[in-house]
Parts: sequence; C-alpha cells; structure tokens
Amino acid sequence: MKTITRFLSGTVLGVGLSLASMTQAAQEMNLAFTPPLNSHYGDAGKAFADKMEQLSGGAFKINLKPAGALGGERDVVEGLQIGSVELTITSTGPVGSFVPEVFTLDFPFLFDSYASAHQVLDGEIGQELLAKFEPQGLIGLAWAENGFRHVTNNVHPVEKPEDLAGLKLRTMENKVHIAAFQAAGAAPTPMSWTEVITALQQGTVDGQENPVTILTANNFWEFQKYLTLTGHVYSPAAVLMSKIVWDDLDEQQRGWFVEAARAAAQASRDTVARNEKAGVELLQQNGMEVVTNIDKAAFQAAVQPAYDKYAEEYGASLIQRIRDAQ
Ligand code: EAX
Repeated sequence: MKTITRFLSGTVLGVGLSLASMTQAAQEMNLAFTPPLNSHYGDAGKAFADKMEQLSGGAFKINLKPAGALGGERDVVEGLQIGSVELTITSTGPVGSFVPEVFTLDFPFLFDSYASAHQVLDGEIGQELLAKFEPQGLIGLAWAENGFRHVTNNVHPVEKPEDLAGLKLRTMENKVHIAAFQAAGAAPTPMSWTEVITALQQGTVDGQENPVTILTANNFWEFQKYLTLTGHVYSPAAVLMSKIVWDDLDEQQRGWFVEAARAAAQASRDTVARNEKAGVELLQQNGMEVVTNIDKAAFQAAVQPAYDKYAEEYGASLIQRIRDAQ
C-alpha cells in the first residue's frame, strides 16, 4: 500500500512541479529600436525574440518596441544604463557619446564593403569594442547592421561635393558626422531619428543621410525627392543589454542572450543584403531621382577635415587597425 501511496504522491508532486514550471510567468523584457517593425531592425528583433523563446523554453519573453516607441536611440541607451529598458538595437550614431572608442566606426569611408565591415566587427577589433560597453553600464552583445549611408534631399540632385553647399542636412547626434558635413560645406543639424520625418515634411531640414533600408522602411519617396548613393559611412548597429539586467542572469542565461543577439545581427545583415539593390529600384519606382555614379574620391577629400579633426582624439591607431584588417 505504501508503495502505491509513494508513487501517487510522487506523481502528483511531479505533475504539480511541471505545471508550476509551465505556468511560471515568463520574465518579460523590452527590445527597443527606432525603425519600423517592417525593417532590418524589425527582422533582427523578431530573430532575437524567436531565438530566446527557443533557447529559454519560454522562460524569457521579448517584447519588441519598434518605431521609437520608447524614445530616440540616445534616450534608450540612457534607459539601459538605469535599467528602465532592458534591450536595444541601435545605430552607433549616438553611442560614441557613451563609449568614445565606438566613434571610430563612424568615420567616413572607413569600411570598403559590407563583407569587410563584417570581417572587422566579427573579429578581434569588433569584440574588443563590445567589451568597452560594460564600464558604461551597457553590455555589448553583438554587432548588427544598419548599412552604408546615403544622402537624400529636396533641393537638387547632389552629384558632386559642391552640391552639398548650404544644404540643411540632419545628421545623427555624432560629432564626426557633423564635422564631416560641415567640412563638405553643408549645414549639419543633429537630431534624434524620432524627429527626422516631421522635420523633412515641414522643411525644417532639406535632407538627411541613412541606409537604403531605412529609406524604404519609411517610404522616403513621400517627402524626399533626391537620393545620392554616396555610401559615405558604414553604419553598424549594436545589440545592447542593460548591465543591471545582465548582472541578474546566470551563465547559461547570458549565453542565450548572446546567441539570440548574434541571430539578430545575422537577420539584419540578411535583410540589408536582400534590400540594398531592390530598395533603390523601389525608391526610383516611387519617384525618387537617384544619382548613382559619383566621384567617391572627391567626397572623401571633402570630408577629410573630419578625420584630421577627430582621428587623434578617437584613436588614429584603431582606425589604422581597421583599415589594415580589411
Ligand atoms: O538606427 O538615426 C539614424 O539615422 C539611424 O540610422 C536610425 O535611427 C536607425
């Protein structure tokens, strides 16, 4: 009789535990980004959430917060530092203000191609830079991708650097980019992405610069006439976690988040690769005039003063290492 009682009580206990674990509330985390859900960041966010669901068996639930729902990129990174936001995928634009070494990644004409950018970011240099985040209360999980940035405006086609003269161009809150467009004769206006479309629609600024996938994800043909494929900066995106959140995780859980971030990074790169050419055609089909073959050397010469101004401050040796690693 005892045996059957023990068996039944064990079974009841077992069922109870499994029910408890099944019903244990998932730990929910927000993952914020500024582009729409239908974008390379959205695809990255979905890949992150799916991988976490798979690895954690539902113990962690990632809630995507697209389109600047939790604020601009700088605001969200500040949110990670105080733990009000758990995760973000952010362009490096404003990140240099938190981790100065990251400014080196935003130097114009530093990366030769997508492949060489991936090689650097996934190699020793990229991993070294991710490790620089922790002292700032941020955990650099992986390098995702925003893409090569191009200039759009509403005034006239930009075919040579001189055509930038006087254009009020929105830039990210990034002192290297501001210096680059100042050197080229434009009137750079730094602002958070969340204000850009309104500023373009109202004519507060004449233009801006962003990768093709940002332009297509936001239907840029509705408020910008000209696109010039300058490719003047390769813009990485960083997958970051709040250190406050990270410190509460065990080793296995931390491994899950790193693996999910790498899946997100790959998803963003896959979307950019798919969209780069098709995206230009879509922008043209919807009425944008696209300047394709420009003299890149002329644009590079025009922004050289930004290098001269900031290379020493942000690591001429690291810039040289990045060049040598491509
Ligand atoms: O991260 O601010 C920008 O122009 C960024 O490229 C955009 O928010 C995607």
